[in-house]
Amino acid sequence: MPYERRDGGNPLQAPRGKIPFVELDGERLGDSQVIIEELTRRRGLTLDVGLTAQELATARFVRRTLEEATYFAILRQRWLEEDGWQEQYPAFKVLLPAPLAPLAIPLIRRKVRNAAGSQGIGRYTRDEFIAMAVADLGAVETVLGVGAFLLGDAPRSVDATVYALLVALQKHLGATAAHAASRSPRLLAYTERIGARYWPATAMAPA
Ligand SMILES: N[C@@H](CCC(=O)N[C@@H](CS)C(=O)NCC(=O)O)C(=O)O
Repeated sequence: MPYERRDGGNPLQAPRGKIPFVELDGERLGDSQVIIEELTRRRGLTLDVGLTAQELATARFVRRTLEEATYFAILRQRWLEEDGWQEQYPAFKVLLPAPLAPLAIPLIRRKVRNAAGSQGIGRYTRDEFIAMAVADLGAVETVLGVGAFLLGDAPRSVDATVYALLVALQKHLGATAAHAASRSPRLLAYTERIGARYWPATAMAPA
């Protein structure tokens, strides 16, 4: 499908207060999964056509593990751990208007700390939450096996989620065991394969 790539945008303009969101047929839609499902329905996408019920279930479990668990490990590592914050702060600061940054960033960080506590990731020790993220990555690697993509030799919608979360971990977020696990030869080859296929001319592929 033809598309235009935009910056993540302002969560305050998003229909659910979170990015990503898209404008489709003049309507703003939020939540990556809802976006994929609506694009599939409205544009007749065939990405997941032909998958068995078993494969669809596997895809769902993988996606939700990454989105509802691993995501929060990344969130904590980026925003709340000192080594991750050293890298996150300069990268995030430039997204905000300069006079706003010193005021907004501590507030956003406090919001993230509260969210991490409510979700639960904030209540583990650093070693515990990193070990959980490493185990999540091990499970993804096991499902991937020797396949080119998660469910075999063709990319499916679940690969979009796996790619996104893996790339976030593969980029530097501090030298954690989760960072190292995300850069196993097999997982690096996987994200490089997807990056080369979908974004050959951009910097979207992991460093
Ligand atoms: N599961 C959602 C997650 C969306 C999400 O958590 N977005 C974050 C940025 S990565 C956000 O916009 N947070 C702003 C906030 O919580 O106020 C999806 O895949 O769309």
